[in-house]
Amino acid sequence: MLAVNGFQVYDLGVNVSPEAFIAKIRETGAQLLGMSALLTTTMTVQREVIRQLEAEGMRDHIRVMVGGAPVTASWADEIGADGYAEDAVGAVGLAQRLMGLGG
Ligand code: B12
Repeated sequence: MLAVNGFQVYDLGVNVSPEAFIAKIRETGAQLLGMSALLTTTMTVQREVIRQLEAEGMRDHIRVMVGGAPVTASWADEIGADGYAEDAVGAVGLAQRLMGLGG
């Protein structure tokens, strides 16, 4: 959905470590990070990735959006993400807003 709406998407697959997210952002210069979690036990890693972005001094240069079955808008707020959407259509609108593209 993001790709057909003009975003260049790098899909890192599943079981992605915080270090792998950081390395890919450095490699590509990505402006937007999307993280999905299927389980409450893995959604905590979203918080850890945001912490590591802060520790690396990268947080001001990238917008972060989160989603997935157990993820909520309040979780996104709690961990300091920039946004949450509940489905793929919402994710595109959110991505456009975060990038200042309207939509
Ligand atoms: C299919 C499924 C499985 C399959 C997964 C197959 C696979 N290879 O992917 C199998 C059978 C393997 C499985 C196993 C398990 N599952 Co399961 N599973 C599901 C189920 C029915 C559907 C998940 C799915 O793929 N949905 C379709 C996708 C497209 O939806 P989605 O991920 O939610 O994504 C949408 C939105 O969330 C959003 N979105 C997603 N990511 C992002 C990211 C961003 C940035 C944004 C903006 C939006 C966004 O957009 C998407 C499109 O609308 C859900 C229940 C449900 N209805 O969600 C349970 C569910 C996720 N499973 C659950 C559980 C507990 C398990 C197991 C732990 C069970 C067990 N005891 O073994 C294991 C864990 C396996 C593992 N290691 O991950 C629980 C999780 C509960 C929790 N709070 O953590 C759920 C919610 C079921 C339940 N109600 O209990 N599962």
